[in-house]
Amino acid sequence: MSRSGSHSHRVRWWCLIVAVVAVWVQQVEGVWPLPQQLHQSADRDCLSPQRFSFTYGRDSAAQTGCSVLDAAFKRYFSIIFPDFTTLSENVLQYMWSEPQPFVVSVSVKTRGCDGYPDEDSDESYTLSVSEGQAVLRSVSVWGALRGLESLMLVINSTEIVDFPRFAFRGLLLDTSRHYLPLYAILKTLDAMAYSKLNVFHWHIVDDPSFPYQSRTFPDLSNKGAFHPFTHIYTQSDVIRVIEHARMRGIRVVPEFDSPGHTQSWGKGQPGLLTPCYKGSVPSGSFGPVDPTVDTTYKFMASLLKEVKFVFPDSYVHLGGDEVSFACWQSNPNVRKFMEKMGFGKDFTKLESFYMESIMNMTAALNKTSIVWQDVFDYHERPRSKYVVEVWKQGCYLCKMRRVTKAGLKVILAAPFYLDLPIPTHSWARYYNVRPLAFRGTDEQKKLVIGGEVAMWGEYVDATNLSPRLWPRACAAAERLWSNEEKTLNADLAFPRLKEFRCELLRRGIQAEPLFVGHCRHEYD
Ligand code: CP6
Repeated sequence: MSRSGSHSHRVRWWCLIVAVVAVWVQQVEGVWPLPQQLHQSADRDCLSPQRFSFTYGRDSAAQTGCSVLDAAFKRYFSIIFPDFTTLSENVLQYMWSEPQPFVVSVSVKTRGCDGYPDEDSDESYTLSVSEGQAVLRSVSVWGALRGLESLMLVINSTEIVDFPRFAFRGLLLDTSRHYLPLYAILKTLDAMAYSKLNVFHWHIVDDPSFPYQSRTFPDLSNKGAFHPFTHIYTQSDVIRVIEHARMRGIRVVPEFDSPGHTQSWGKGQPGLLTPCYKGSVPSGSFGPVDPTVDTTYKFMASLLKEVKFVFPDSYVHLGGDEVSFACWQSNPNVRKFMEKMGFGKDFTKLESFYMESIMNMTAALNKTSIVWQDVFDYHERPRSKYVVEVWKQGCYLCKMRRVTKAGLKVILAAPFYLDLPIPTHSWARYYNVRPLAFRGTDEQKKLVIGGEVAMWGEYVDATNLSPRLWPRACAAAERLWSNEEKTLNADLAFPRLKEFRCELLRRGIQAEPLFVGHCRHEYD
């Protein structure tokens, strides 16, 4: 695939046999996600690697030495010219054509090449492509990355003014149900950047395994990972993921889900989980984290302190979903604690008590907590600010309305479960989601910070991850980036998405077919 893939670029970008190509290529421009404003003319430029260059504009705050953009120029050069290695290799081809120079000038208003993207990052850009040149302007380096991405997809003369509809455009990977090797995560980050998704939500641990190698508590992965050496993420693995993401303008938000979904934690941290009882004796099995003992809170404080140190993003996901109360209920100490606290028989109060404590710890570390909607459901009058992630099926828009009414920020995941396959969950199902289609004030709508596609890992590992993600995640990516009014019709989007899926294949992303058909590059 990679041979034919790279060959196609030669045809597409170089002017070797342009006359022949022009006859049969009725190019459907695969600009995906659709920019806010896009004007194209039929003029088409021909690019040659010898005469193609990226430069920093004279007025640009970022100049050579800007880590993010220097690296991006290299990456995108090899996307345009995938098989260009040495000058001499291609000399023969240039006897056929007289390549004109093509200069991409990039100007960034503010410096900040060494920082991390965050919730306030400005990702807007303008792009003007005409004969012999492209001018890309942005406020931040993150906007420049988005603009370079769009540049890859246009060959005609083009004017683009672009910015994201939502600031939070996430993708969840679950590395607990199945371990995902590092390369699978890095490749996913590449494809996220191609689709302008900008938050990697790393559901790194859960019941089945604890692959995160903690510095403070090494036994968590020693005893809780599927394998203590091979199926773990070391500190240097995590650093690589964060840096790979940073280079692409992607945030990494880790999730340490508790008090439920923590079976694997118990193996390396005795005393953390609640012992379940059968009658008046412990049954030998364990339930959620034990919220009644001080040691739990000391442990969580140390773990969160480490998380703050390791993950630079200002958000941390604390989970809080699907807590089963049966084990808590069976345990006499928990029942005594409930009585002492005046919670009666309402275990949602106990969960709220636990979640509030760890959210306070997180706030004290200067981080924003994200939690699954359960935490809000149990306590609709929140005592502190946190971000709610809506995941339950049913009337998710009703929930968005209630969360925003309570003044909390919200992320929509419920309609974006990608672990469910075609035919029921085809791309159009994700495309047709309307995140703001609930009754509410403008203030409420502003609290919808974005959405997230979720790839839960029960039936997904490195063998099927990529085709299950792509190109369906692109449908959500466009919904979260583009103007909804201009992208209401899935039938109109279909040819563009088909083309973009072919582009993903050319770039080495295993993306499944949307329907009967072929990619042009297969012929080349
Ligand atoms: N794992 C965790 C899961 C799910 C959740 N949390 C989940 C449950 C039901 C569906 C999809 C995902 N697998 N930790 C809920 C947020 Cl349909």
